[in-house]
Amino acid sequence: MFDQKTTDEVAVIGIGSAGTRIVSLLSRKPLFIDRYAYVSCDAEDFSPVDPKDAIHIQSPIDQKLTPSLVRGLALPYHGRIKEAVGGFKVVFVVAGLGGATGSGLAPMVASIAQECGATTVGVAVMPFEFEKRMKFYAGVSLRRLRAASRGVVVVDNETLMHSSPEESTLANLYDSANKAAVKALGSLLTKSTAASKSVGLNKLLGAVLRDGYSLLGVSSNGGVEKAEDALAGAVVSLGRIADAREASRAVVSLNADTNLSAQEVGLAVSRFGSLIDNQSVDVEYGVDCSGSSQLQVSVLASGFGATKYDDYDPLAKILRGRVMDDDMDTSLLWGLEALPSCG
Ligand SMILES: Nc1nc2c(ncn2[C@@H]2O[C@H](COP(=O)(O)OP(=O)(O)OP(=O)(O)O)[C@@H](O)[C@H]2O)c(=O)[nH]1
Ligand SMILES: [Mg+2]
Repeated sequence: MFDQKTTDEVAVIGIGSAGTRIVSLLSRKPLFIDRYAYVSCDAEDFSPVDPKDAIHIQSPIDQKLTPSLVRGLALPYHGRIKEAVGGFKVVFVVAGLGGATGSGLAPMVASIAQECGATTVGVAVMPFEFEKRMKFYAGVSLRRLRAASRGVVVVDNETLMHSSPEESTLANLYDSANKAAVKALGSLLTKSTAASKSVGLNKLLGAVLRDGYSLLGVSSNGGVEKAEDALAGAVVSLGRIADAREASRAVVSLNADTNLSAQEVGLAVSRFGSLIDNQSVDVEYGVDCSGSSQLQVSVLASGFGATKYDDYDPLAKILRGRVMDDDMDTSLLWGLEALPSCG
């Protein structure tokens, strides 16, 4: 098992616009993270972060970016990415999938981190339902991120939106999704304090480093006396992505203020097995009392083979486990005519 050391142990890397935004918000919380870093093609993504933690991949302004083009553009930056992830025992790679940068680079950064010897966990934020055109890239990238990491936590933007108690206009959609994501991920990565019982890195990795995917279900259903209702909401959100009964392990994490009673926590945690109709599920829990009077329950459940994302990548469905030789594909800006002739 992993020993509980606190220095140079855990790094979190945010990739692309969503990844950078979410990780920069996480970096403001008291978590057991030793290093934050950011990689993106868009300089604007770095406005909330310390420039020394940012790796800006230069990209042409006159070309539409695709995941493979971004991978090609990132080739000269492999050394800097290695410096950012080198020496850490655990690296979390966080990205929204479906755009060019996060989809292209998250699997690549994950495999660089693995090469550097880290236990790598991908955290993939999946597109909203209305982002139909993003689904294909998101599905392909999720499969590659799974192959390049020891575990992958999937967070669905649709789930984050449902968990938000506020009426979401388009303008505040990302803000409220990020608030929910940061509460959920933050309560899994938080340090123990007098008022909070943290999940801890060992239990978190115990749930995440398994076959298949780990899904993060989230719900805010009212005040601190509504833990069981909120847990039921989080289970419903899992059910939208996969068959919740398949969960073999789960971490239930409650984020509220100090009025959250031990009785409410106990009730919610003990009900989890019956809520997913699988009493053999192994449940751990954590309580984070640094939040507000609005209780948010997050469930990280793992062991899922099939998810709704399998349909995002029809090619993988057709291949049914057989692999195409496409892992290293990268596009370059110049054409073949730039290469020296063989004759
Ligand atoms: N939760 C959340 N999702 C976001 C945010 N920004 C973008 N997304 C979602 O994340 C996915 C990828 O989008 P981006 O992060 O903007 O894409 P990118 O990786 O920067 O890639 P390009 O900008 O296309 O190069 C999409 O589903 C977006 O809806 C955000 O701040 N929060
Ligand atoms: Mg972007």
